[in-house]
Amino acid sequence: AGGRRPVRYARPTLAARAARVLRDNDTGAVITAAPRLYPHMWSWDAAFISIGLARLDLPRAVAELETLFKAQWRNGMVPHIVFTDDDAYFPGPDRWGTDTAVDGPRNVRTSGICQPPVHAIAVQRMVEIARTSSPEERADAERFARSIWPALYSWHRWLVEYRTPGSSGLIAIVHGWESGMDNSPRWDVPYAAVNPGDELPPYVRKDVRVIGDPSERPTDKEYDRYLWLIEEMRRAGYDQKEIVRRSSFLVGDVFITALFAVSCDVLIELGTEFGQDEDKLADLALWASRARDAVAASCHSVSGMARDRDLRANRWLDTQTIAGFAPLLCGGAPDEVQLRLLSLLDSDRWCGHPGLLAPVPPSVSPMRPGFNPRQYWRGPQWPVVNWLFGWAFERRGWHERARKLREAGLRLTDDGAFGEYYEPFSGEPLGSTDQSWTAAVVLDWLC
Ligand code: 2M8
Repeated sequence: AGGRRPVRYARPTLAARAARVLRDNDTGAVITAAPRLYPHMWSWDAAFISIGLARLDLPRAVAELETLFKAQWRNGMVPHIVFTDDDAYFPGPDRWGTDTAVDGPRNVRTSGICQPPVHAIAVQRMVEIARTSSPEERADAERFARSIWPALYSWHRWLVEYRTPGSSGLIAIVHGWESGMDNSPRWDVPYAAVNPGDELPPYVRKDVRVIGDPSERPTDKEYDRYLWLIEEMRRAGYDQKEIVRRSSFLVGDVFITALFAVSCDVLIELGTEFGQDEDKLADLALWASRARDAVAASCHSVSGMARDRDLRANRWLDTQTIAGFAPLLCGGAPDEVQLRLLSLLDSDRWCGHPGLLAPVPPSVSPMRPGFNPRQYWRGPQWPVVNWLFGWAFERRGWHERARKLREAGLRLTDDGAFGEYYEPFSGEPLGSTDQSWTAAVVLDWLC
């Protein structure tokens, strides 16, 4: 399949280019998620960025996560955006209006929702990387892991306390942006019930001005819903209990729940090593096992795929996307379900599709109706999602599978553009280029 893209960088050059992207996106205060499209710090981006940075400059990687956690809300929530002064992104801090939120942070402006809990994973990875470096770096990384641990614990506790409503055991999101997979078809059904009122204050999108082809981004109709949910939260003063009780969108997110389970495991490992409180370790073990059970219980009896749950309409969401493979991240599903998922992942519906430039799982199967190879979370491949599966497979002892995903990820990204996402057949980089988290995961694969 080679030759469809003009440039393929050799690995040392690719690594140098990735390092340059992270350097260039550094404002001095934060490393922005992308140079023009995303001029702020995003929560889960910052976690991946720190992993890449750990190879280049450990103190800078530490500073990045410290900046994010300085913006942690007093109730424990880690906000999805920490704003810089740049006003090129919409919705910015004024639109969010979190300044008066009771639980909000002081001295820093943030959005009022969260993103997937991958931060413990990043901290552990940083420690692993630092251990292959000098004794000083090792000591610094361990000191950092010890000092950030309580904040990670309270972030996880927040997810349990405020975001595990009802009996499904799934962690709930109140906005598609919290999933990180903004316009994934996973959310089409619950979003159909979100009706932006006449009272939606007017707004002008900025993302579509930056991205040359607006069809690579969510639609205006989708944006109205995104903004309406913010309006609801703002009116509720960002009172989480109130939002979970009333907002027009409440969905148990199976992918977040799986990441939460495995992040709790990681936090237990770190906490055991660095002498944290036994009671807290026991909490984490309980949360991990409940989350794992919830993921397993969501699996469809025929396909085996894990499902989100619409908690407003009380029904499973059967749309099949990459998130359906969530049990492979955290384990806990019966062996027979796991085997079914692995063979599905290898099949021509997913990584084995003969048309793919690289066998990286697309966000939606190319065989599903509604698959769109160019639109954001509706079909393109996301290097960062590939990294998560590779990381999880390595951890689960599936070294050959992990190696294959790493190679596939490098094949996808060897054009050196560090696309936000990729057209799966041509390998064209889409969305932003020089996207920080893409550069970061490439660096991690290369080292
Ligand atoms: C995308 O989301 C933001 C909103 O949070 C956007 O479209 O404006 C998503 O891909 C999200 O997962 C990611 O963290 C963010 C920054 O890279 O961009």
